[in-house]
Amino acid sequence: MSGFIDKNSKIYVPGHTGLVGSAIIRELQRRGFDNLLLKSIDELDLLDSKVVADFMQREKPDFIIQCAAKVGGIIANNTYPGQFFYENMRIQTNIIHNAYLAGVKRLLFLGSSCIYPKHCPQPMKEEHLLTGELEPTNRPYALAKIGGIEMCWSYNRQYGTRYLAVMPTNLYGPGDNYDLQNSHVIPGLIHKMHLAKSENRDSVELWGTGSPYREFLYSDDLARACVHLLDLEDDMYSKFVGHEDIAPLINIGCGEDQTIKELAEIVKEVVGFDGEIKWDTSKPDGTPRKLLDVSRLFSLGWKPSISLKDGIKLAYEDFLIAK
Ligand code: GFB
Repeated sequence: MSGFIDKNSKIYVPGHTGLVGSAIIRELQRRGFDNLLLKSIDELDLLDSKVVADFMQREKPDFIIQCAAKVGGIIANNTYPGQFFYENMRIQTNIIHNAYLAGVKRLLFLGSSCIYPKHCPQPMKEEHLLTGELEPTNRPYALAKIGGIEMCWSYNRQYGTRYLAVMPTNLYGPGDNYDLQNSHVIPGLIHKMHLAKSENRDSVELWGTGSPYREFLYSDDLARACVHLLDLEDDMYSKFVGHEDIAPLINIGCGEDQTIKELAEIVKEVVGFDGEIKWDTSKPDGTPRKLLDVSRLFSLGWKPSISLKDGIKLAYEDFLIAK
């Protein structure tokens, strides 16, 4: 399939070792983009503006998919708010500003569905940005990501750059963080249920009430969506980039959600744990629902391909190898 990006273009993927970045690398390679610029944190400290500036001037990438971020689940966000704000603001500012100075043709900035208000109408449309109060458990992270969107938009307006911010729903997949405290809900539940099964326990304790709704996307599906968007022909890409009055923003999700209780039943079945699920209501629920409106994305010819149950089976296989 031919698109906008030349096969020899140099594509830089900050954060290429993480859940999202590694999936994006797999997808780029699958589509024949082999001129990839990859630097580990030891080789390139993205918090250091001078290091990033020198690197970008030396390498002059054609395209960037910005995946580097400090991320974590509800408790991690709540426990390290300063780090979540500082590291995300700093990394994205260094990358977006130096991409502009280096003349990068297109940049995708990855955010998160938590940028939308806590009590946003459902499903949440791109136009709902900045229309209400944020969920307190992840406000620092959300505000940093909103800063990134505003930066892309402002640079497009002032300097004529072509940066697009994409907002994925909750993600999971190979290479996830399975830490019991700091992970997101799917890797956390896989780990907890696996331990409970291995230790022949008759119950497992999960957080909150189980009543919030969440939408999930497998990381390989997200990666396909990102490369699809970056590679759009100019007339399509311009529909979302280059407007004074419309933020360059596209939601990425599957368009369906379920309660955390329903999710827990799926994980329980996949892992093969047959005990009871108990709910620790002293732990936060977070936002009650955050289902993305994905009509913009779907109008561009993209659809997810991995069901939640199949994705969780793949994630459990990954956990068993990684543990
Ligand atoms: O994935 P999660 O940590 O983050 O939690 P958010 C989702 C829901 O699962 C919450 C419940 O209602 C949790 O209370 N939950 C139940 C658990 N058991 C567990 C468990 O063992 N581990 C975890 N982690 N949750 C994050 C934001 O919000 O979503 C980030 O904090 C980011 O900023 C990310 O936006 C996508 O969906 O609530």
